[in-house]
Amino acid sequence: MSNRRTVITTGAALAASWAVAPLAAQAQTVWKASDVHPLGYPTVEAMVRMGKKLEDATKGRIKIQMYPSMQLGGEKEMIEQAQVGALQIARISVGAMGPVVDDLNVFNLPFIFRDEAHMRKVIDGPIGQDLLDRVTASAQSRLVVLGWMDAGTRNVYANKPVTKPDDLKGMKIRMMGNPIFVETMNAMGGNGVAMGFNELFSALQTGVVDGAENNPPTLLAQNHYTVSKVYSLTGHLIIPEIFVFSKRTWDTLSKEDQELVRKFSREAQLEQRALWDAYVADATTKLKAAGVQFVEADKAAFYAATQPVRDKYGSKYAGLLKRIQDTK
Ligand code: GTR
Repeated sequence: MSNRRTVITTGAALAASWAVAPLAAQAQTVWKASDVHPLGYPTVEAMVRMGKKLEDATKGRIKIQMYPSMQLGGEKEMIEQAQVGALQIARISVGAMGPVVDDLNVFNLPFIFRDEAHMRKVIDGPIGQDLLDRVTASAQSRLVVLGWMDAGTRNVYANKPVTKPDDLKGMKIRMMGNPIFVETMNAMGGNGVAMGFNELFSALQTGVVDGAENNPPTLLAQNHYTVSKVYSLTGHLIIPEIFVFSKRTWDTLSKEDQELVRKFSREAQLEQRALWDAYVADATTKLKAAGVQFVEADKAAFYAATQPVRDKYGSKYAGLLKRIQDTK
């Protein structure tokens, strides 16, 4: 490794390296980035690529160190660490961000998007920009949002088909820690259990829960398919994700560096989408090859069953909901 890539950790090392190289060559900033998914997963890959671009553009002055696979904890922990500046970049589901910035909960309602294309139109347009600005402006978030990422459609998985609300009777289904999701699963006919993502694999394995719900890439990448063999296409949630920067660190950056991060973030958002589409196709093939059964479900029945959740939580976002529905 060359000098400019050396991360200086101790005073002694600092003094020693100053003696052999000019000061400007020494100052390297390493930003910590975190994701619950493993290396190679579309969200992680997009951030790794962004890190390479930043390193090149700043001639090694700024580097991103990726901590994948929940190495820094679940999403709740990642948000807290980003807020205090203990990590700089976090990729988080809007599901986990809803409790932090309530406006985002509009995307956490069941069947709020007609399909994934509709969701993309919304996040790519003025509503998406509006929501990102609101999160950044919120004093409570202490985060600067860099962009959106795709996370497809969530479907129920368990060891038996779930084609209609009745099939979920008596089943404990893990949901993300947000009351909207627990109520959604209860309305769908099951028993929603709020649980951190980091506890889910063993909960599935030991039967603490009977199933969960997520997109095909997660079912594959988190190895849940080794335990849950039937994937029922309930399509109840389409939840986008965001990647954020610690406001605490952001405020210490030069305008030029902020601009650079913004520019590469826009590119990362586009790259992630292409990576996502390819990974969904690949994950679907691999899951089927591994014996996972894909089952069509009665979406209309689940839509009707979840109407009380949209009624209860949707009224305060009435204006926003209308704009979402009007997005064609
Ligand atoms: C995944 C998402 C993760 C996490 C997870 C969960 O789809 O990419 O960020 O939110 O779902 O269910 O907790």
